[in-house]
Amino acid sequence: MAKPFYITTAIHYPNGRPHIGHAYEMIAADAIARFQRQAGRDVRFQTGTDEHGLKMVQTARGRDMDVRALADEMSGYFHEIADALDISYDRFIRTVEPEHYAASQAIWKAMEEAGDLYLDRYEGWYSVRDEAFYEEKELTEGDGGQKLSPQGTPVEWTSEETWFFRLSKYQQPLLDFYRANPDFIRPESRRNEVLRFVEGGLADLSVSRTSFDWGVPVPESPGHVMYVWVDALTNYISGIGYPHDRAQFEKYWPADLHLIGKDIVRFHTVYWPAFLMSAKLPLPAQVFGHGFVLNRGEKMSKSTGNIVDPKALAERYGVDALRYFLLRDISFGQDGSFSAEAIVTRANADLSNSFGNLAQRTLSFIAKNLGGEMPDAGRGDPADQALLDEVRAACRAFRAAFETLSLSQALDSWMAGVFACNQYIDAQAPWALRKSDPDRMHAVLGTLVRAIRELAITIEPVVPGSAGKMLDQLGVTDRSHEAAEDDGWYERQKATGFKIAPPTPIFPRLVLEEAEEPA
Ligand code: ME8
Repeated sequence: MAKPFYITTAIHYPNGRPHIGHAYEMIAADAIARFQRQAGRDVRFQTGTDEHGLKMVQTARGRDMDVRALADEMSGYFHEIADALDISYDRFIRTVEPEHYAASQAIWKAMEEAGDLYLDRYEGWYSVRDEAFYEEKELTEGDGGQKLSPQGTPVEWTSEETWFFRLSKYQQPLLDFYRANPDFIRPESRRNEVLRFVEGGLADLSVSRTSFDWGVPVPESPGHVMYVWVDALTNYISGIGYPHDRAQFEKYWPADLHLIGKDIVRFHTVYWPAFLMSAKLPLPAQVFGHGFVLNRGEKMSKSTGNIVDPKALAERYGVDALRYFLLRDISFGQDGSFSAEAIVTRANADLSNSFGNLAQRTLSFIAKNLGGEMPDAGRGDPADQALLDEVRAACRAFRAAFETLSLSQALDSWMAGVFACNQYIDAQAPWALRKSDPDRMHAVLGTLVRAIRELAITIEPVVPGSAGKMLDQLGVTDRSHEAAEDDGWYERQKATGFKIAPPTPIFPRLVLEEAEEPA
């Protein structure tokens, strides 16, 4: 068995409903998880909700609700959207689970035993929106003279007795770790930001709160709950059984990839590794900070009212069209924009008109003219092998790029294979050969079936529902990377007498409605 592969998304704050940014992160992580499963890895994929903290308390208060009731309701929407988007998570964690409390208290005790926790008075700035402490020097001034965090959110002065974590002690160990593991923080631009931040010196971190009680209680310290980021980060180990299920924990930890957004890189690449070093646990292999999804180039926010419900998008355009669009049109690691016309244009060009049409034309022709029987070897031509070579190269390029998380580039390579097929089908014109040269027609159609199968397996992680249907139409059961390059499949499948049924179109052509057109 190949090495296990443990991948996580951030766990999302359920103080509101899921938005397209959450959907984007889950989709990207899901495509990577599916890709690694195809590679034969024993994948563990975790997502979930981060339910403690002052932001939740304040939101509940604003809605005149019990905070737990708010968490239950909102977490449900995240669970629902994960299912609606075909997210193949193995574990959906909620930080209100008792096992998560136990794990958070266990890592706390380990940090305490290391001598890294002490009680003192915290006085400083806190942003509820970011659930983050900031130093005076990091703040900027808003238009009305109010102080703002580097993320542009309001900060308030807080002063209370809290536990502190000796973050300062880990400055040098962290810098040494970054140097020894150049791929720990990706992409490069985020790595540089973190290096600069840590080189600038680290202050000890306030890690408990006494002014509210919605959190994991600090062991043997009545009145203190853990700072929400301490328990939030711990989800990555509590979800795989830390500390009670040693076998499972040791199988999957350290994580291969924490996939998160660019705004929370500091928590994952400074605080989290420091907590783990303190608790004497191994560090994750990589943290990837993806970019933000913008609505027509604009940041989405409650005040501008331009937040888009990902479920509505999936219902309108199709889950796979949405998944494909997000991974193809946004260069992974950078910000990117979406709009109705961009989704429609991309989905039609690549999926409907190119790949879908290719499969539809080929399979319906076989169903209609050969009674669904798989074409014979017929009379081959060098053009056939040339096409298969081109498709093989395109699928390999896809895999090489996907492996390094160049997701958009991977899809571009895959499309080169689809284009090659469309050129081939136009040049060979099998429908014209039906009467004039049936032997040649068989060879052309058989070549296309092989090519379509390889392309469909390759794209499966990105558009699992549609590629799955296409592979069902061809009776393909093994969808691994190894199977993709299995050149003996065609003859074996033909020998079973498998018949291709008249296919139903898989990627419907989308039409932009008037209301969706740019103003
Ligand atoms: O930060 N585009 O939760 P969260 C892309 N609970 N990604 C976006 C985005 C956008 N417009 N907006 C947010 C939290 N994200 C913490 C995480 S992990 C131990 C705790 C991303 O609900 C964001 O960067 O605010 C983060 O990775 C994720 O969505 C959840 O954000």
